[in-house]
This record gives sequence, C-alpha cells and structure tokens, in this order.
Amino acid sequence: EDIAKRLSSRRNNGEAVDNNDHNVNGEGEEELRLDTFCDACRLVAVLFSCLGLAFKFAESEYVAKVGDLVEASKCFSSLENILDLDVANGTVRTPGSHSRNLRRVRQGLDLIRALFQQFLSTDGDSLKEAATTAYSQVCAPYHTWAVRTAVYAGMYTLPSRDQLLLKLNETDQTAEKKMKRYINATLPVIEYIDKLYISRNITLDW
Ligand code: 1PZ
Repeated sequence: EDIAKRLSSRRNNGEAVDNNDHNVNGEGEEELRLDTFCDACRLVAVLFSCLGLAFKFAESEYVAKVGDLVEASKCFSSLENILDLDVANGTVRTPGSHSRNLRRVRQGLDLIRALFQQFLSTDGDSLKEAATTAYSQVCAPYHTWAVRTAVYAGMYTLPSRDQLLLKLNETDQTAEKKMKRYINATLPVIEYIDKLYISRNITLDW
C-alpha cells in the first residue's frame, strides 16, 4: 500500500507523469526524483518474504538493482539525469549501468502490476497460474533461457492464493483495494520511465 501512496502523492505534486503527457521532458516539467522513486521501490520487498526460498534469487537481483539506484541518487537527482549520463557515455545497455538497472527495476514493478491484475481477474486458488501469465507477459521475453527455466520451475513452489493473503495479513477485499491502488499508481510511472528511453531514441526490446 505504501508504494502506491508514495508514487501517487508524488504525482499530485507535479504533472510530469500525467496521463496524456506529451512532453514529459519538456522545459518546466517536473521530473521524477530518483530518491523518491527508490523509496517507493524498496517497499516492494515485503512481498518477497511471502514467496519462499525459490525466489530468493529474484529478491537479491531486485534488491541489488534498487541498491544501485539508491547509490546513484547520491549524485543524480532525477531519473533523467542517469539516462543522460549513460547516453553520453554510450552505456545505456551496459550490464550494471544505472540506466540498465533502472530498466530492470521498471520490469520488476511491471511484473508485480501484471501479477496483481491477473490475481484480480482470475478465480481459483492458483497463484502459480497468475504468476506464470504475468511473468510470461512482462519479463520472460527479456530473460535468458536459463533464467526463464528456473523461474518456471520455481512457480511450482509458490504458495496458494489463500496462503498468500494469509501471509500478507489481507483478506480478498482489502487485497483487492490495495492491488488496485498499486496498479493505478504504478502504470503512469512505468509509462513515464518508458518515455524517458523512447524520447532518447532508445528501443525497449531488451
Ligand atoms: C506472488 C508473486 C509471484 C511472482 C513470481 C515472479 C517471479 C519472477 C522472478 C524473476 C527472476 C529474475 C531473475 C533474474 C533476472 C536477471 O537475468 C535480470 C538481468 O539483469 P542484468 O543482466 O541487467 O544484470 N535481472 C532482472 O531482471 C532484475 C529484476 C528482476 C526481479 C523481479 C522481481 C519482481 C518481484 C516479484 C514479486 C515480489
């Protein structure tokens, strides 16, 4: 819930990620602050504790990438700044670069968004199915064969839907409300991040 709150309170402060925003990079537009973004990203960590051992790798990957952005936030105030630096250095897609890690974190946020959407739109007690669909849509196309295989194998170890709700200390109703808030708060931010790349002629096929 906190992540939704932080992301949406930021949106209320500035118009930079408004829905029909045509010039996110235009002069006078408010940028998304990197430290604010990182604070929100860190809150996702609670979810990992519910997924079990098989997803420890996903957790350490995500935490490492957010950690790199936290480091970067000491020198760079906005998301645009880190992209501009990597564009200038030709390191946008270089493993370990801030711009690459930002893209990965964005994919993590989007994965959770897709998972929540699956969770809300399907009945039954299978979290595996919702997670598999979400992963196939959002992350699988960009992951290596080895990673994909490991993730699909790990899906068998996921808790059931009801077990997850129990661990999160939520009911169907409270979870629905919070997941919807997350989806609504995250979508414009994801779109905003994509535009940062696209407006610099960087494709998103990686
Ligand atoms: C109840 C929720 C169930 C959801 C289950 C979905 C789990 C997805 C697991 C994804 C594993 C990613 C493993 C590692 C991928 C790396 O190859 C890439 C490449 O990084 P690079 O080459 O740039 O160094 N790393 C990432 O994509 C990092 C971020 C992925 C983490 C996503 C986690 C999302 C949160 C899951 C739900 C809490």
